[in-house]
Amino acid sequence: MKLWSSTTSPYVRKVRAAAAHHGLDGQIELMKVGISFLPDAPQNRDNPLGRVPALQLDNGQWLYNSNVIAEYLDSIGKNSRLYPQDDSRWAALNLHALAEGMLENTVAVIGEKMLRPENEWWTARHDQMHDRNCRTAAVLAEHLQPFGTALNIGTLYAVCAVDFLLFRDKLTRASDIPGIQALKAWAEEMNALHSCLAATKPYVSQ
Ligand SMILES: N[C@@H](CCC(=O)N[C@@H](CS)C(=O)NCC(=O)O)C(=O)O
Repeated sequence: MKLWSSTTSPYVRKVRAAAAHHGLDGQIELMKVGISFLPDAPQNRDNPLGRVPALQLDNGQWLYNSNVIAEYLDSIGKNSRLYPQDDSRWAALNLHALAEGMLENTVAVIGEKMLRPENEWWTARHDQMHDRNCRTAAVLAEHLQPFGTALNIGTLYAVCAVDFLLFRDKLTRASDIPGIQALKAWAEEMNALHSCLAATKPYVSQ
């Protein structure tokens, strides 16, 4: 399999962590993208949506979205399921939705801040997204409470979201989010307990 990926994307991290959880990472060739937002970014030739991640299966078929890819890898993996098949499924997916929403609120702002001159920034929209993330962080903390440090797709993605917000702190103002220190401590505990998370932390590649 081949994966369009970047070392910073939280969406890619979710997929790579799911692959590592199932010991599938050795079967995936990483094709690294520098800045995925650029108009001529290389993933464009295989993904009409122009985004990472995108996974090519061994039969040539492309899967285009981190949610589809992570669930696909979970379906072929032999380790414990990340997508619960019992009653806890909806709580895990709901936590996943909160983490995803925070990332959606954030990633568009980061793209604009990285690529547009500051005098063209839509700052009122940035403040709106920050306020939403502040509200959501409190709800995320409540929703992850019942799971403790257990690994499922919801807790895995929440770690990706918290770590990414802090990793891009200068662009996200994550350290101004009330309750972020408790979320950071929880994410650190998760990274220490689960090697698939420890192995996929974000970094800027040279
Ligand atoms: N919902 C998509 C989001 C993927 C996404 O937005 N990835 C970012 C990188 S973090 C990207 O490739 N952005 C390129 C762009 O928006 O131009 C998923 O879950 O895969």
